[in-house]
Amino acid sequence: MTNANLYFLLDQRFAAEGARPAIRSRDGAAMTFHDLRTGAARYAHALAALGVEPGDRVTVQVEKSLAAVLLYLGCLKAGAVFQPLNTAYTESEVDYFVGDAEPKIIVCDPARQQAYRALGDGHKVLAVVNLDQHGQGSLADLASRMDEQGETVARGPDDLAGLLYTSGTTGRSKGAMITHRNLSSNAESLIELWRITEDDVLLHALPIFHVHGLYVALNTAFLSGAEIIWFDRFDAAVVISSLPSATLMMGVPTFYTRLLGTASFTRDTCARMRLFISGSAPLLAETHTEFSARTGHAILERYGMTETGMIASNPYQGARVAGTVGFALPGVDVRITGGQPGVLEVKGPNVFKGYWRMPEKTKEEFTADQYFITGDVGTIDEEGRIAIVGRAKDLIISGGFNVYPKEVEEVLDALPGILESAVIGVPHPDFGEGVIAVVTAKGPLPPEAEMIAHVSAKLARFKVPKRIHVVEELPRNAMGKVQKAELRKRHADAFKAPA
Ligand code: MCA
Ligand code: AMP
Repeated sequence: MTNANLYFLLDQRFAAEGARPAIRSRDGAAMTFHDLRTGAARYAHALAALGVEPGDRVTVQVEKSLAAVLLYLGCLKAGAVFQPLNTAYTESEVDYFVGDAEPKIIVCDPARQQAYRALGDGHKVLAVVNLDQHGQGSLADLASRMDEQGETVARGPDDLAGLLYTSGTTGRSKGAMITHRNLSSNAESLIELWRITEDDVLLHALPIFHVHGLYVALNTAFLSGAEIIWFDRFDAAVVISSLPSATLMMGVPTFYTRLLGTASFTRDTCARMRLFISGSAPLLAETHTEFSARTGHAILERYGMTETGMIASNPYQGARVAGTVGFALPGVDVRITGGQPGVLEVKGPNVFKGYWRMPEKTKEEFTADQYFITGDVGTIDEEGRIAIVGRAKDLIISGGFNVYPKEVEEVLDALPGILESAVIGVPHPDFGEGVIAVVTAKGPLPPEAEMIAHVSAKLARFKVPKRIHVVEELPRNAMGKVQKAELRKRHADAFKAPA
């Protein structure tokens, strides 16, 4: 039986590419494909030395660094389950993830080590080790003392490679169990669809704690032998200065609106570029149009989810239609039952194995014939072209990060003085949707800044309402349910600049 471990595939590519450059970072750090191989082996050995066994979870909340990439690869190679966390998550958010995932070790920033050690003790974590934003730290030290060769742990196609948390509309976050087959099938499809080859140079400015920057970008580049230009975060001016040497870029819509908002972004800077890809949130048709007028490039929009990886993509050749996400990926089946527009359902080798230790929740999110219910509302035309027109789930996507209103409302409702809150997303010029709260009072309310500070202490900054409006009453339907659509209409101009 062949080894279905995704790393087994990657390793063959790394061996074939050898001394070619694999990643170069803006600060001058660089790694060849050979370095990726030896680094992955060192990190895999380091994990084993810390007591991590195949199937064990490894919780990782670190800044973007080349060492963090080696840790990801080392986890795969060791057969462990990589559980990346947004660096914006607060200690109380992380406490929940660690309690739920029960990892053997936590890798965090040195600044958080002490707090997480206490947190880890409460959840029987064996060790808390660290990596800083430069890739230095106790884990890097340990890895540097390890052997640079080693076997890749054998994994079956349905064994877990990752555990990625996504919040639900009700209750706490759920861990999506991502398998080796999910990752390899998706990467192989995307490489073919987007024609990624070893001649490509991928501009990588996304975070690597979510599917987009981690799996879509890294796995396709690694598996095709493309080179990566590495940015620790997205800064439009910095990205533009490297654009002339890149051929390929993946980003959330905010990346593209920020590029368009920068005067030095011109057709000339894109002279070598082959393909711009957008996803994670809807790309406005006007952004698509303005981008092609400025650069001559039609952004290729695609659609995916943490639970499913990539589902659909506009074609490489043929019309990339603004406002649509193109066609289902080969081998992936997308359907709508019960009339258009309707909720999209998806089945294929990309679809996750279920929610971690939540068999009931998992069952609820699948149809009887095993299609995953996305919660996205769309249309599919006769040719199979898909357009997302809305969401059946109460979800806000701000700058590509998901915010579940319920979670924020619970924190606001705990404030003395607040009777009830409704958290909504309204058009935001930079983030696509911006989070605001509309609240009613039952007593004297603290000033807006204090209420915002209260939420910031509990939740990641991107979830925090940027404005809190106090109203007499929330609009309700006949059933007494708060009408969020009506609220979104009323507050649609919250982020509009005054004329
Ligand atoms: C930062 N802030 C935000 C966001 N990002 N607020 C709302 N939404 C955001 N996305 C806040 C900060 O806390 C700060 O607030 C202020 O905005 C400015 O922060 P700054 O650090 O300057 O922002 P930035 O570093 O420029 O970040 C913006 C960003 C970033 C580059 C757009 O959010 C980003 O990298 N987004 C990518 C998300 C992503 O990778 N999504 C993929 C999910 P304060 O001053 O109050 O502290 S995967 C997925 O969805 C599926 C699978 C798919 O299809 O891909
Ligand atoms: P996540 O839970 O972070 O994986 O976010 C997945 C969600 O992002 C999907 O269910 C969609 O609502 C949204 N999404 C991703 N790509 C697109 C896109 N191209 N257009 C509209 N929504 C998208």
